[in-house]
Parts: sequence; structure tokens; C-alpha cells
Amino acid sequence: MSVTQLTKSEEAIAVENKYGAHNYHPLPVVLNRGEGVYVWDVEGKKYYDFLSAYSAVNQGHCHPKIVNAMNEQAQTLTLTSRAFHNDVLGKYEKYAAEYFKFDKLLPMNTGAEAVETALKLCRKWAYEVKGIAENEAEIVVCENNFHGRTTTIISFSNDQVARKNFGPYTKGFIKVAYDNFEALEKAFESSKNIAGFLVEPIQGEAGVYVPSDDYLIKAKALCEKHNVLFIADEVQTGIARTGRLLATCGNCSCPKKDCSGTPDVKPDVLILGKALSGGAYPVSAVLANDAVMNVIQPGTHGSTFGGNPVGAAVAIAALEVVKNESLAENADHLGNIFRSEINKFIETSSIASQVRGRGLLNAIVINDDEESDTAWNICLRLRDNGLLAKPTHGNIIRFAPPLVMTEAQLLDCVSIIIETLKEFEK
Ligand code: IF1
Repeated sequence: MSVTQLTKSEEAIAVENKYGAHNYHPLPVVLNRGEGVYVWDVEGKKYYDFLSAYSAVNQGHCHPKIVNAMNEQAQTLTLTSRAFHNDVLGKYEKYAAEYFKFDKLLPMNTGAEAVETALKLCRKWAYEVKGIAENEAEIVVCENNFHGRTTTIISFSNDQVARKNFGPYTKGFIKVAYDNFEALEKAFESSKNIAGFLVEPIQGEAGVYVPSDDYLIKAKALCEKHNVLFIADEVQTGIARTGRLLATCGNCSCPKKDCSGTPDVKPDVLILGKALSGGAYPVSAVLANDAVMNVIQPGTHGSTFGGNPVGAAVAIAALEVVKNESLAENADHLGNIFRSEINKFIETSSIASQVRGRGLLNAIVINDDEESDTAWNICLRLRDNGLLAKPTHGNIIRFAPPLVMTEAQLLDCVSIIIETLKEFEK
């Protein structure tokens, strides 16, 4: 009887490892409960969650209003498909369209599907409205983008791990450097067939790169000049994460409750996902005005689950929570405290070299090379010390807690982070 007793966590990890495809390398922690800014593992240890399921859980884990809306709808009607109407979809479409100030919404489920939807919408608009010759439309994208995992989306990724051996790739994309207005200008001038510009207002996966203040404003003006659709992928940055309802609200002097009214940059096509449901259920959407959205006609696009009553009810509740609890304002306020406290530490630190971000989407750059495992090891120690975060690259750690955090909780977290980083000082 020399069989060593596995802990509950080890058991759960082993079974996943044996029966699940190995498409992730998770931090070794097994969670079974969440509430607000906290999650608990199967041994009962409590953690601050600083990933928020990649910004899906902006409203906090298991928000009672969202869970109630989901439960109520789940007991009434879950799915009709779009072959029939349901009585929640229209209510949700009206609520969200007015909330983000667009004429129409097209409901989907995941972020990647919504990105695909936006690309199809853009191409169809290019042929039917702009007048580009069939099959000639090109969409400009940015270097180091992250927009999802479908075959078309990875076709224009430059993450070699994400795309290698998944070819042949989809054509029709031009890549330009991010935050480089001249490169964009050059691309637009290089071809008469540019239909759209797809951009993340802050590049998340790339390591939380915030572009220069006027980049998006100038890019939008350039799109207008060339009759090109400005397509904002706010799957990660949207819904209060960056201290504004949308990150394309950029540098306007809000946060005000409905700052989407006069944003600095109003996208022609807005892509939302993740926190549109508060993480309770997969809900994504594409929003646009009639002049663009009306190219979509019956049979041209759809999804069995997109626009289902549960997703629609959940999304209304999730958006209500963002307004009622002033989550954009809170993210703005706490984000400023976070960066200023970490910056004070960095002045005297040799392990951390930079903190950057907006609102509560931040990254700390670790003073080591990209191939090192220092950031991973720091995340393991953060876990031991009661805080969960994940590296985006070998030397960058993303910090994105739920936006329902209090100032006292944030300061507690800042001290956990600083004490942990100190363990790694050289
Ligand atoms: C994974 C990152 C976050 C996104 C933007 C579309 C999608 C995403 C801007 C697709 C998804 C995820 C997916 C997750 C890792 C993750 C991520 F690290 F890759 F960058 F959030 F930070 N547009 N982002 O960020 O949405 O189809 O997943 O619903 O492992 O793929 P999805």
C-alpha cells in the first residue's frame, strides 16, 4: 500500500490531464466557488481573483442579480432558435442598442464568433455599399493582435503557436504595426480595396499595450476619409474594464454614467463579448448603425444559440449592474490607485520595471527576459499568498480584478503583490 494520497486539487488536475485535450497550461489551482472579487479552491483556500476570467467577470463572481435573471429565465424558456421569435431578444436588443448608442445589435455567443460576424459584415458592406469588386475586399489588422481562435482569425495572428499547422490561411488581411498612424496611412493609400480597420483599443494579450492618446482618434478620422469601417474589438476592453464604459471613449473627461453618448471615437462596428454576460453565460454581440447592419438579410448569418432568451436576460442584467454599481467609475478610481502604488514600489525595485494600463486592465513588466519563467514563478507565489493572476508572456503579468472591488480590498491586494515581488528581488 504505497499509493500516495492525492489532494483534491491533484486529483482534479490529474483527471483533466488524462481526459481533457491539452490546449491550456493552467496555473495549478482548482476552484469550486466564487463570490464577488473572491474565489475558493477545493481545499477551501480563498483568493482574490486578478484575472476575472480574462475580463468576463467584471461584475464579480456569481453576481446575485445576474444569477437570478439567469435562473428565472432558465426555468421559463431557454432556447427557441431564431426560427421563431422569443419575447426577451427584442427587449435585450433595444436595451443594449440604446445603452451603446447604435441602431442595431446582432447577437452571437463567443468573442471569436462576434469578431467573425464583424468581418463578414464588413466584407458584405464593402461589396454592396462601398462598391468594391467581388472578393477583393481587404481588412487592415494590427501586429500582435488577439481576436480569437477561429481559422480566419488566426490567419491574421502573428502568434506562431496559435497559427502554426492550422493553414491554409484566409486571405484578405493586411497587417500594420499597432499604434503607428503612419503605417495605417500607408496601408490605406496602398489599395482602393480597404473595407475595414479592425483594432483592439488596448492590446490585451500582447501585454496590455495602451496606444498613444491620439492614435484611435486619428485612425477613426482616417477611416472616415477613406470610407473604411472602424471596427473596435472591445471584447476585453469593453464594459467598464478600462474605467470607461468603452475603451474607445478614450480620453474624454468622463467617467460619466453614460459616457458612450459622445465618445472620442465612435466605432462603425463595435464587438462585445465576455463581460456582456458578467461571465455567467456566453454572450457576444456586434453593434452597428442601419447603414452598415442592413446589409445583413435572412440567411446571410446566424447561430442556433445566438440571441437565446437566457443569454438575452443575462446580458440585460449584466449591463444594468454596470450602470447601477458605477463600475466604470470604480475601475477608473481603483486603477489610478493601483498604478500609483505599484509605481512607488517600482522606484525602489529591481524586479518590476513598469506598470501600465487603464482602469483595472493593467500589467506589471517583470525585469527578466521573455523566455524566463520568472513571471510564472511569481504567479505561483501570488497564488500561495492568496491572489490569482496569470502571465501574458514570460515577463508580463496581467492584473485585472472584478470591478466590484472596494478601495480597502485593492490596497490589501497591492500589499500582497508588493510583498510577493519583494521575494524575487535580486
Ligand atoms: C483564450 C488573451 C484575454 C479577446 C479579444 C476576441 C476574443 C478575445 C480582444 C475572443 C479573447 C481571451 C481568450 C482566451 C485568452 C483571452 C485573452 F490572453 F488571449 F488575450 F482575454 F486576455 N477579442 N480573449 O481578448 O473571445 O472567443 O474567447 O470568447 O485562451 O483564447 P472568445
